Amino acid sequence: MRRDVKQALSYALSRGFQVHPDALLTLEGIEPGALPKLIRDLVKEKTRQRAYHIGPADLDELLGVGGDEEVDADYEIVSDPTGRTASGEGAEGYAALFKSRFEKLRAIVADRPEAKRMRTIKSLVESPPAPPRPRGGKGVEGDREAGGEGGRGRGDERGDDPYVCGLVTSKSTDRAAVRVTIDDPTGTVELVAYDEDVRKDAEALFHDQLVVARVGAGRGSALVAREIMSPDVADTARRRSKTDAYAVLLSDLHVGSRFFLEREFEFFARWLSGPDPTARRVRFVLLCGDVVDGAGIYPDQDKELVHKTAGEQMSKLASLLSLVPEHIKIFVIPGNHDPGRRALPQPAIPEKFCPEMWAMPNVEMLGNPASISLNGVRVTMFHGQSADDLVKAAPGLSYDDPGPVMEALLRARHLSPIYGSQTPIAPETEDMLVIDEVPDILHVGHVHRLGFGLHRGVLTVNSGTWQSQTPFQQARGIQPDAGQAVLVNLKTFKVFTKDCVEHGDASSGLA
Ligand code: D5M
Ligand code: FE
Ligand code: ZN
Repeated sequence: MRRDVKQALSYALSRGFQVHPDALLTLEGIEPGALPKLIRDLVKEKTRQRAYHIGPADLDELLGVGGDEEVDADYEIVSDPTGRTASGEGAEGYAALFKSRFEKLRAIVADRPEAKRMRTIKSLVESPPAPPRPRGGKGVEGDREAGGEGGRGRGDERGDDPYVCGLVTSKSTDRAAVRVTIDDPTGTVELVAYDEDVRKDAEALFHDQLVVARVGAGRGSALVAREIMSPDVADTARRRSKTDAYAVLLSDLHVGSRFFLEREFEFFARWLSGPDPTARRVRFVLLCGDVVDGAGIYPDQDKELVHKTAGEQMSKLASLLSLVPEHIKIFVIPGNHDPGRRALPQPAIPEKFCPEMWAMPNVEMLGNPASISLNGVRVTMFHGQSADDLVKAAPGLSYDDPGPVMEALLRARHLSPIYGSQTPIAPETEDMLVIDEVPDILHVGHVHRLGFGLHRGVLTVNSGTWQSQTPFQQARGIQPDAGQAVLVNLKTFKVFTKDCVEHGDASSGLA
């Protein structure tokens, strides 16, 4: 307990008062400097009333808590898979999913300058670009020969090479080259990258992502990749809230787990209704999946649960969230531990598992992924299951550092590009995991590590966890960032963390 809180408590006790434990938590949320006067005034007033008991309501009244009226709280659900899932069957279903993926991503790159010279794979294979005229009898292969004509300067090296786009179906690397096979609805083609920079870009591609390539003629029938591009996001100005509203970004609570940091979470929920100036400007709380630990998710999970069923866990979550003041809107999406469908996209956690949550007036139950607009700021929430596949596929990515993983998703313009690895993906007729609309904030969880980034103006946040290290994580060397709330100012996009471990200090991490 904070020293000044302890002193305030002894002051009240020494004057014959009883202090409710919930009131103590509120006291811990108060600015240290304000506490002595507050407790003296309260003791004086209640002594006058001859009511020798201090409960949370007394403090609320005294602190005049509630939202700061000047802060907007407008929101809109922009996209949500709930009620929109329509899975196909077997091979046909997947063909439809990939067709949708290709069409959506091609539409994204269609307004780029390269699109004017975009060819289908079929047309490229049937009439490949002419090989450059050899100079001085030398070979014609590779990027160094790009252009071929002596008169073409460096600044003009793109010449009139055609472009092609397709989904990556395979990739192989040898000493001389990286070979990437792509397909579109018209056919399949192998592109060979020799140039060092192009090879690097080719190596960074994920299976099943869309790639745009500038191609040239190679030896024989091979086509050389002269440039390899991911769809990526355009670097444009992002939307901002007009008023200083805050969104709280949380993930991976794992309520029901023995390792759930209940005290810390409760402290934070109460802090939200306290007098802290930042707390009073919070309008939104976002829970990015794995809100409960679930049951039967991994072998012998039972031994690590304090609440044994998903239903009990959800009830516990509802009671904790009821501590959050009602003027704060709470958005909840599922993760891989939550009840409901496991395959992406996941509809909202079904009402039958959590009638209390669905009944709360300030809670919106959404699917995974979901996009919302908060005072005009677009936020895409995604639990982040695909991190498991990405860290395996790319040597440069790791569980420890979620920033680059989120950046890779934005570059691919897809939340779960790799198909058939660890992340289950349903054969939807529409690929709802394509990032069609670029968000202002991408909020992800799952890896239980805090991570922040800014990629072409998009703020990326992995909001960590509220579960301390589990035996599984210990065995894998995963050191979680637990009990730290992420707060984003939606006007300035400044990010703060509020460390709630050991109930923290009310001002820690907050400017
Ligand atoms: O994931 C908790 C953490 O454990 C997160 O860092 C991902 C990691 N994780 C989850 N499943 C696996 C498997 N199968 N292999 C390796 N690492 C894994 P959570 O979703 O909360 O269980
Ligand atoms: Fe988790
Ligand atoms: Zn998870």
